[in-house]
Amino acid sequence: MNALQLTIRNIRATAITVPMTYVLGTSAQAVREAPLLLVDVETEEGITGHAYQFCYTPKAAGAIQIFLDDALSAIKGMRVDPAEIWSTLSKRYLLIGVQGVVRMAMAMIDVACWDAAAKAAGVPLAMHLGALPRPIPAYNSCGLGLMAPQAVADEAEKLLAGDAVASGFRAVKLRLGYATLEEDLAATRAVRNRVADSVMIMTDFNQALSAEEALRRGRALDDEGVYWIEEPVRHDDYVANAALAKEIATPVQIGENFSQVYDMEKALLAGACDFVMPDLERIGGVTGWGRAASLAQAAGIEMSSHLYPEVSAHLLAATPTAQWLEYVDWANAFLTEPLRIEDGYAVPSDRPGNGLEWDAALVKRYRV
Ligand code: SMN
Ligand code: MG
Repeated sequence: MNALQLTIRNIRATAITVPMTYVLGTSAQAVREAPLLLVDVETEEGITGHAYQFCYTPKAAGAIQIFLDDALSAIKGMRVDPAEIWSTLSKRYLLIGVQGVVRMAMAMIDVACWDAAAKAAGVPLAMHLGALPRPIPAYNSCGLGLMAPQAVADEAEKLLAGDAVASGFRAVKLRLGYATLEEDLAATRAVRNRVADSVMIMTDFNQALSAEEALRRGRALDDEGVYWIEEPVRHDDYVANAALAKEIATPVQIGENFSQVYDMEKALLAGACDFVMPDLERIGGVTGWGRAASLAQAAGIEMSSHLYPEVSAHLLAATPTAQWLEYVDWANAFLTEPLRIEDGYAVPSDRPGNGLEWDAALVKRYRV
């Protein structure tokens, strides 16, 4: 197969809703099932690229599908050239804006195109990006939502142990942003006292706090041995984030809401964070991730992933300042080969492409 010959033929999308093993109880909302959209980009040459998108809300799947169809009308017959396709679609959607469901559709096409290209080249995605697939340290980001302290500690123990495909974790992420600082501290201490001292505890406020309250809670958390404080305030308030990053000893982590590399550049220029964790979709697919990884390298800032652990494992292998992979198990419900976490490290698939293959029977079961 000549990877230079691949031509876009069709895009197929399938909406599914899968049950979540652990409730994702953020300060904003409790999520109990994951609405997902599976995308197949078919080529004239018979190679199909895959991507999936977490839709946040079930209705988004239909809206994304509309833009996948619209995008297809613009790129059908084009060569599988992800950067060129991104720029073609960026122009097409300049007026509506490369945001929300438009960007979701574009990112899925990009991820699937990179998958097809790596398959055509006969190498794993990481290798196609210039790096050998290698184990990436992973934290278990399932569960640990807002609950009673003892329940949080019980769940942390279970998450560290893991399951048949993902085990040996040495780090977990605790959702914070309870009504009071005292409750945040109670949850944090319950976990800290229950798990080994060497276990890293990431914390995530999901933008719950005002600047003032974030400073108060951040200073209090400085004494609790947590690894990072994520999205304490509104994600795009870089002034407030910068003030916190300066005042709080614990590293401030943001990035899941960076829309393309441009937001990340603004955040870094503002000194808004100590670490970054772009999201595969919001940063602009594999193409956008590569641009962000270069920016992080030049700025000397460590970069972790947000969701999509299967593809992110490949991307982090090729990221100069790679830090942590965020592990969630949602895709295990429909993949033929779920991502393996061995001894706390994500093992990128060594098959050609990004490693995503749908299990047809499971997709049928969860189809919307
Ligand atoms: C998160 C937010 C929304 C969906 C999933 C996960 C969370 C995280 O902020 O960082 O894991
Ligand atoms: Mg987060």
